[in-house]
Amino acid sequence: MEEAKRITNQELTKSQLEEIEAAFKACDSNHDGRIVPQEVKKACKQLGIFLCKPELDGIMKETDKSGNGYIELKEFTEIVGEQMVVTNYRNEQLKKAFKRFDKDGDGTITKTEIKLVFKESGLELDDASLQELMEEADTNKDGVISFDEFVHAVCENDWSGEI
Ligand SMILES: [Ca+2]
Ligand SMILES: [Ca+2]
Ligand SMILES: [Ca+2]
Repeated sequence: MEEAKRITNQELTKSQLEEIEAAFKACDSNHDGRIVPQEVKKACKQLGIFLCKPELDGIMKETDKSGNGYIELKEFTEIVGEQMVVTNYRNEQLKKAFKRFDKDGDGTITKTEIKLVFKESGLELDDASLQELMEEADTNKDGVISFDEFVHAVCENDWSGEI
């Protein structure tokens, strides 16, 4: 913990460190002070950090120096410190992309709005593909895509490099 503090305390405030520790503890389901990759993803999400599968794999490889497949709090703090910087940037990009789709600015994306964006880009999107796209992205099935759903869809499809 001391070492992690030294590495990250320039970017992380005390309350952020506490938040990180809380997220870590909340996801450490068997309370042994270490978390597995799936829990890392969950804990990061709690902190507003979305990790794509390839990112998580890369992080695990880099961070899990002991190679036992577990991440300890110290390692987790390092991950989060780094990811917060990356995520801030990416969130900005995602917000921009979301806004491009959300024509009326109500915070959700409708089918009509998706169609409009595709049309603007000179792309033809037939109803079947649109339906498919919606069904994939609209995870809570309320007929519109929220920012969270948008981020998730982008992330799972690993278009993150393109935005
Ligand atoms: Ca554990
Ligand atoms: Ca909208
Ligand atoms: Ca939805």
